[in-house]
Amino acid sequence: MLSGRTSVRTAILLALAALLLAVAPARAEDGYDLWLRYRPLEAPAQRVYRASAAELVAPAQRSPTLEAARAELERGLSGLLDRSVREGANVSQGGAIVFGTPTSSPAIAALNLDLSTLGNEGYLIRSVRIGGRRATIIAANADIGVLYGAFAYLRLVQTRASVADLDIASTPRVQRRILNHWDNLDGTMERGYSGHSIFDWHRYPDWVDQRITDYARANASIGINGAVVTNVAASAISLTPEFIAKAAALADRLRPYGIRLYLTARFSAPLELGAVDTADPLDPRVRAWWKAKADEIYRAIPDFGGFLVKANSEGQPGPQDYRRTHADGANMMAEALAPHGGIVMWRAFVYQAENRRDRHMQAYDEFVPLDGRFLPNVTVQVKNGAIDFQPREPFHPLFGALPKTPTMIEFQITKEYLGLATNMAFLAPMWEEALDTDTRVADNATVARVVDGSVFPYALTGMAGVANVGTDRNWSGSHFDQANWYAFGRLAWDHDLASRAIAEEWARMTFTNDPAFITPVVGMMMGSREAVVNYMTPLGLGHLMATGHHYGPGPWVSELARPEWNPVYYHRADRAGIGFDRTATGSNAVSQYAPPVAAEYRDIARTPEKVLLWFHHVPWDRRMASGRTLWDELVVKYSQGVSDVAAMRATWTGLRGRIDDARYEQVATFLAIQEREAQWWRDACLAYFQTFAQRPYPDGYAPPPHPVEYYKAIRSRFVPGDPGDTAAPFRGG
Ligand code: BDP
Repeated sequence: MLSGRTSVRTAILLALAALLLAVAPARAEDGYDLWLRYRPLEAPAQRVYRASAAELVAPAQRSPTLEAARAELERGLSGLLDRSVREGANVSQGGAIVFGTPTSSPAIAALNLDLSTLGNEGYLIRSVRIGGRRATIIAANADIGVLYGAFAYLRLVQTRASVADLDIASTPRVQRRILNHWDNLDGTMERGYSGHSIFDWHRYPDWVDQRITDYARANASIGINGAVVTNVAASAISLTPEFIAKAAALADRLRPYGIRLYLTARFSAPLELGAVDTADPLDPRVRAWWKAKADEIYRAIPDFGGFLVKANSEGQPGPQDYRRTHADGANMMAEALAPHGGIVMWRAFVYQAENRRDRHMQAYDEFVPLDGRFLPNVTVQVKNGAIDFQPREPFHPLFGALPKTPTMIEFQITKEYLGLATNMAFLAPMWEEALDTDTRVADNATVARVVDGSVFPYALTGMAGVANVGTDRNWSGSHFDQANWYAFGRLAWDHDLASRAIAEEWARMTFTNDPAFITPVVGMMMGSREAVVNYMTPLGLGHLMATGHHYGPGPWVSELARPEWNPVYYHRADRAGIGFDRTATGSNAVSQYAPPVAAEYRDIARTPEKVLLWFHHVPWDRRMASGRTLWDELVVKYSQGVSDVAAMRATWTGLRGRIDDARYEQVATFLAIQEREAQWWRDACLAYFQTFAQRPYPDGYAPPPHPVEYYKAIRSRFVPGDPGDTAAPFRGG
């Protein structure tokens, strides 16, 4: 028994300890660690995972990439297992993680593994026995595969998957998995909603921030292997010796993580930098300039990836300024890069004001005649839809139409048209929808299989995502927008992954493995993009956003200089109905699709309702599948979008206390913003469309509280990512 005094002292100490525990904040969760948080596993799981990862057996030979793998495994396992992990040269006792390539690790070499199907980037994770002891091997042909395998192993632990009997072989489905940063050299971002650019050109090459290493780790963890670090609306300055030296310092930092640096190339650079009096791609002096420039870049960055080019699009210079074709322009650069192994990603995002053809058709018009005319190290980079990253678009008709030209797909991770960072929209279902669509140009010719080279034998394959990464502490402007960065990488690695599985993986790593949290949150994420479609652009509407910044509704906008910058160009609402007739009685854009697809989109009865108004001008009273008229259906859809967000909010409110307060609170606040904005979208669009439809609201659906003039008068200023607020040249619709 304790003496009276001792027990008092003990009681005081215990009380103090309890107090300390109560006030000691849980480790701050500000989102910086992304999905690589490595917080300790719950006690029962500790035992299981500790037993299989007691020791790390590192390769005998070291390299920066293997060192990154070792450091990540150590960081991850010691965090998750809540203790330091022994490092040894041999498998001694307990379970060991043995990682490396046959060349770098004698232990891996001794196993005589068949790694022949893994290529340069794939990995193998397998449970084995070495000298009678349990071990898990992470093996690959090249160091980068080992790093990818290390992240994959950590993901298993982070998501509490079994690590008992592993046999996983994984290789990426496309070669180039690239983030496109629309970042300007002055630190601003075109369409960025997460602060400023993470690339700090002013301090390069001398100082490269730790954030760049963490950025590289995050990318490597999802298999991204390239970054275009400058805006597609390019500045020639990035090609000056001064900036090449800066880019080289950045490339050095990315290299251990398998990330190649790419730059955007301004077509008029030779002219602007004062070297030649033209940028004509067929002029020998211009060609010599690009060759010398490529040589100069490769002297500084030996693994430089190549150029991404936006030419003759939205005011950017290009070969057509000299009456040359996109192929002439792309090939000139490709020729300069080819000796060094570099590539050109030539964007197909082209449309012209002078061209009266439906904007939907212009890229196809330009590029199909050039098929077969590009050099082998050129790929044409095509947005998922034919217009511009709308909440829902049918797939771009160029997919499947370029049998001889490698065709990359470009997605937009940053949410320019989906409510910026304060609206929740998990985009993987949208990308999956595009990737899984059958182009019908051959058997089983989904967009994904076109892109990965299964339909036509493309020697060059890739996926690009317009990044949503910035200097915000949480990187992406909101906690849930991190999921879009994550999902892009995972889908680029394997387009067969289901978006629901990706959501679940991400949520487990980012928040908690608590099923009472995961199930509702994954449900919420999976429905979130459809909610945005409903409150912004239901039934195949598109491009109704306000001018310039694209924040909030602007369906009435009609006065911009170029017709196709105006929302009225897209919805074409009038007294008779609404929608863009892209059949033979209209622009006939449907004819650009393969015959079976064209037949479906041409026929109003066969066109899926979710893209109905994209292809047809539909009378207000037409009966929809629900039995309602089109007008009533429109009201119902817009209202549905608002109630979907209300339901998301309610779900989230029910999760209070299941995760840290800081992240909980921000998400709760953003959902409140989203609900308000959803209501704004619904009311503004319906008030406006009602001026044409002139029909009553269906029973139970309230009319907007204000007349359309009220919504038209709303001006949103200094919205982030508005090129109109910066020096960037594009000031269009
Ligand atoms: C549009 C953006 C514009 C981009 C353009 C592009 O509004 O800022 O420069 O895409 O992809 O959606 O080039």
